[in-house]
Amino acid sequence: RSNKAALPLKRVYRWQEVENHMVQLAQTYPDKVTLVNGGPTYEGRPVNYLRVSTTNFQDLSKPVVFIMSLLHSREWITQAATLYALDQLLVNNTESDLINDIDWIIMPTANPDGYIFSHDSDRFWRKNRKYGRRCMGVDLNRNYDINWGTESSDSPCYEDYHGTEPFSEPESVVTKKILEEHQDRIQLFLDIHSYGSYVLYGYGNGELPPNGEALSSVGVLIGDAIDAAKLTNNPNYTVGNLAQTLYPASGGSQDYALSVGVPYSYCLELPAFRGSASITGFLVDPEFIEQAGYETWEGIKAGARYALNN
Ligand code: ING
Ligand code: ZN
Repeated sequence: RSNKAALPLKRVYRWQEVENHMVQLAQTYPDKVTLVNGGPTYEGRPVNYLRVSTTNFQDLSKPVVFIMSLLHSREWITQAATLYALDQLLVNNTESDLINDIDWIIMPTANPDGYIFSHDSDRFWRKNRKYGRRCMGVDLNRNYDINWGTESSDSPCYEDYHGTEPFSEPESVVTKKILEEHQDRIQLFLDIHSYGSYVLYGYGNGELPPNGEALSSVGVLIGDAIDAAKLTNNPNYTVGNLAQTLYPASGGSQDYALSVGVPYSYCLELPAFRGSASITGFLVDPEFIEQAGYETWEGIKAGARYALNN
């Protein structure tokens, strides 16, 4: 097998390019990869993801690791993490325990409408593209049915607008369905955002779940593994409860995953690779894309191995 299936992380890829890449991976590794259409977005595009498994998702004794990126469309660097993970699992295949003993769900573009809009019209677009008379878009990471509406905005004009009701948005429903379909098997859930260098866990209102201490220690494991691989100039990761560490927020994917029984559920905030104290932290320096993928993969591996052995 050649390395042709790899996507060099020299730039950010457009939605259609990532879709084509996923199709190619499914064709190149038919015994390991299934392309799944999780459902249509508000504007009608498919939210596609890959199932990676050496046993076609049939061995129910294996743990599942679910990784997603670009739920917030402007957080372009997060694409590097999911594409790099696919590359390592399939093309380079260096970690045989991780591909043989774990089933993976990898969703590179969780918010396709927003992502395309962030390329074509507004680089700093965060929400989906739900129509509103005055203002467009729902913050998908406030739309999950967990403490919905308690720490988020009622106004469609705000960046953290939670929508008209829990799961009003098709894009958040796509991940809800995946979390519920595999809730007994998903050991590790990572929703990758940027920026700030954080490993965050629930609940977003500051309340700790019963396994709070384990969540913290596995979070530290993930953060330490990234720190050991990170660029020296970038800050260390901070690990903690979302509300206690960053700000209170309700209706997030990571809290929803916890609530359906996923033990290790995190929001990873990748570093700002350029600038840091302003919106420009979302801009991507092409030189750092591969590094972002590489160092985040170290964290993913640490978390996945923990999930496998515990
Ligand atoms: N940060 C997250 C946000 O949605 C977060 C923080 C994580 C909120 C988990 C709620 C749940 O605001 C970014 N950068 O989007
Ligand atoms: Zn985000």
